[in-house]
Amino acid sequence: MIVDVITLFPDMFEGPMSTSIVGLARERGLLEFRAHDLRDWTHDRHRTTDDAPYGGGPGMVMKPEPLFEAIEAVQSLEDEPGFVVFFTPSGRPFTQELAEGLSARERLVFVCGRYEGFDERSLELADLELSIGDYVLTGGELPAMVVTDAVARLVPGVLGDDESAADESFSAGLLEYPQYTRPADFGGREVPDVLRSGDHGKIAQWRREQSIRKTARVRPDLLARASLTEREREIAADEIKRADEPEERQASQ
Ligand code: JB8
Repeated sequence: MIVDVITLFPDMFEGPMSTSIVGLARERGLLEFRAHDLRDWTHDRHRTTDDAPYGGGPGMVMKPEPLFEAIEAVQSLEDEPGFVVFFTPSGRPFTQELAEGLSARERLVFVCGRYEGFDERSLELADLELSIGDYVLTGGELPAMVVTDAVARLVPGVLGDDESAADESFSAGLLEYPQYTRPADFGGREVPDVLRSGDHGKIAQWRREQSIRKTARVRPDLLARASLTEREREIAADEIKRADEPEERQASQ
């Protein structure tokens, strides 16, 4: 996979895109990642990329001309056209499902804004507008790195067998169960007995129940789309009921 990023701050990408799994994917030739400086496609003395908004109001807007030129130039670097993603707080919410879709593409072109955002006419060039969450950042660079990270790990061969993304779909729609490693007793905080029992059926059942309870507590919105048995629905309902009970009753149970 090839990822090209267009940004005013190409240096921001150096550490994160050269470290750990993403860095290794690049070294192995599974991921080609290039950051391009948008100012390379300005033509005035001050290399201007922003201007005041028509209609007035605070802040500045990304000028369209450098973006149009940059996207055309970056697209021309390969025969394969890149799927163009703009990062903006008003984009579609990024999900694991979108990460899977993007990971199936040969080539992505990410466009990062700064200031108050893009001139609406630049968005014509977008195949997709993405947001990584309901908060406002100072620019699209961190979102572009988040999405590159999420997509790169889904590219075949990037993760080792141990880290494999393959079994993530099994528990899809639920939060992870709690994990433990040695020591078995950490200053009196003990690993649950079931995990040391060697009974793999019991362990799988315990983990599944823990996942359901955790999801019911912190992300009850996810339960609507999770595939649960009738018994598992009762476990989720029990956990939601517990959260509504007074503290003293929870502590005594
Ligand atoms: C200017 O919060 B964000 C985000 C914020 C931005 C730009 C892009 C993305 C551009 N501010 O997702």
